Amino acid sequence: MTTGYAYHEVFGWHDTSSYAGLFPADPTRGLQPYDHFENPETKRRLHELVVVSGLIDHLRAIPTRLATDEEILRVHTPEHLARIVAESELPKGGDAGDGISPFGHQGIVIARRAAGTVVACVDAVLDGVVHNAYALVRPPGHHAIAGMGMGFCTFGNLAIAAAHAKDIRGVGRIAVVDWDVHHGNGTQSLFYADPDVLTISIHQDNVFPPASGALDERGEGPGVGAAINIPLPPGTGDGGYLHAVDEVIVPAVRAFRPELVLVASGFDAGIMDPLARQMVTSGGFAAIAGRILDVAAECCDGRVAMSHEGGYNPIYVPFCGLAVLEAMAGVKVLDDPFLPVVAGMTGHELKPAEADVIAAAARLSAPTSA
Ligand code: 3YP
Ligand code: ZN
Repeated sequence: MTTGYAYHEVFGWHDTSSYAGLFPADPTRGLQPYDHFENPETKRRLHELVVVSGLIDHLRAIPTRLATDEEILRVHTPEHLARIVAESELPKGGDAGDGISPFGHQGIVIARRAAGTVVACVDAVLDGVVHNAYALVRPPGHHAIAGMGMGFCTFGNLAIAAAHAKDIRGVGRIAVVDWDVHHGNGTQSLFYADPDVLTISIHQDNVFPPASGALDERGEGPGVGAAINIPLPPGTGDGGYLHAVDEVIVPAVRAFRPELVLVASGFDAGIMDPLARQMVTSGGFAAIAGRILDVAAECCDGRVAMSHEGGYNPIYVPFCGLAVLEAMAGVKVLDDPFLPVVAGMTGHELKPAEADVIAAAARLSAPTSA
């Protein structure tokens, strides 16, 4: 098994500036300057763990690259791209759209590299250079919609790669699995009417965006049934997540018979994450990834490309990311020192409220017998 891995130091230079987490610092509101939640630490430390653990020796480096205007415009409006270009010229940069998604001066070259790197990973998988690939990029992408960025995202990195796979590489059916704890609203919206791109988002119910990602969001027009949402209650752990993967995600992917599987890989469903209230461990993430790699092996020779999204605990995200990369590469290089502490906690068992949502999602997404 050859696993591709793409990282570039400039991803650590994506500058979300001095912030009080979600807001510009503001002494009149009691907001002391600190970091933006989406700062370089989690991703840079994941990369450093990949190197220090020795896992890097089992991975094949995929060169990063910039996305072209043409690639970005497959999913975004010319107005959105023009605004990112224009605000990149400002001495302090700008914001991708919603006021919580800042970028620095000339930040567009980093956002272009994030999107282009996911495209490069998809190409490497489709060309058979690697079996599967992981793009460790910033800024993230799964919230960005056609006309604006939002939720820390500038461009829809994975959506751009999916559009490339369809339009340039002639891939017929693509399944996108989004395990970031927030709803993958951007990717979903960009393919909402497309029956050939199945988007599945498993997330904590009603966290971000507000009122987005309910069970009844199932696609529109010819795309009805090609969007699946699994909005889990807060407090869901490894057991609930794996039940959802086994009862909803794997059967839906299997029935769809994708030629390529893409994953929006956030680690903010992690048990120590500050922005959500789920309790997935590194072992849980490895098991989820393993199930998805297995169904991709059944459907499409294991062709999987993953793009990094959220995850905000700088100490724990690296162990979750490493566990997923180990699952992809089929090697084990390091034990998560935290796993014995967090895996034994109450809450990993499947709870009734979780089972109810999962049963409803399974019912709504069940392949018709036609
Ligand atoms: C955006 C504002 C509050 C939560 C935040 C979510 C960003 C993220 O990790 N999306 O996947
Ligand atoms: Zn997230």
